[in-house]
Amino acid sequence: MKTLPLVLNDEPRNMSRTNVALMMICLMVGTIGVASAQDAPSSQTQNETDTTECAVIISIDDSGLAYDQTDVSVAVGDTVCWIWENESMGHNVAETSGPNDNNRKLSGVYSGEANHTVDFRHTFTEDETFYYMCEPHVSMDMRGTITVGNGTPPAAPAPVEEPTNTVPGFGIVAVVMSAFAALILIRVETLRMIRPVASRVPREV
Ligand SMILES: [Cu+2]
Repeated sequence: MKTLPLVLNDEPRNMSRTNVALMMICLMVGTIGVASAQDAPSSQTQNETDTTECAVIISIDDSGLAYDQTDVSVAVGDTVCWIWENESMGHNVAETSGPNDNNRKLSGVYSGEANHTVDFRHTFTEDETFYYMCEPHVSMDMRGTITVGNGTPPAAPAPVEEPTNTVPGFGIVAVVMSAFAALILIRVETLRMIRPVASRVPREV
């Protein structure tokens, strides 16, 4: 009979401990659940190609040797996406200096080595006419042009050289004035040299 109250007293303690433990487990599971729920959508978007930022998607046409759009216009701030998957041949995007240039522009826009699967994106930030080619197939005229905003502004006319002397004859005036100033200086110096001698003469006399 004496042991019963002890057992009864102990039971609630055990219960409360079990409850605390259960609550802890629930919290932990809940946290993991929330974390995995947050992770799930991002991992899905990583697997699927998210093209919401793409103003234009340029791919490879049915011939497999040309871009499916070769002359595209976009606004300043737009992102152009070059996307293709499992193409029979590898292609790339390499900026050139003009519509007939076969050389990749140094430090220009470049998607990297030609590949069968490419997802290359570039955001254009100013008015320009952007020329590009596919390096392995440029000989087959695999090229494209992107006109951004108003395109490349026409080349500014060669700056007209301004004459160094805006006032005609200013040089001559300057020479005359400096010569005149030199003459005055010489005269002043000469007077300084003469005066002490001249002032001494009357004193000595
Ligand atoms: Cu190509």
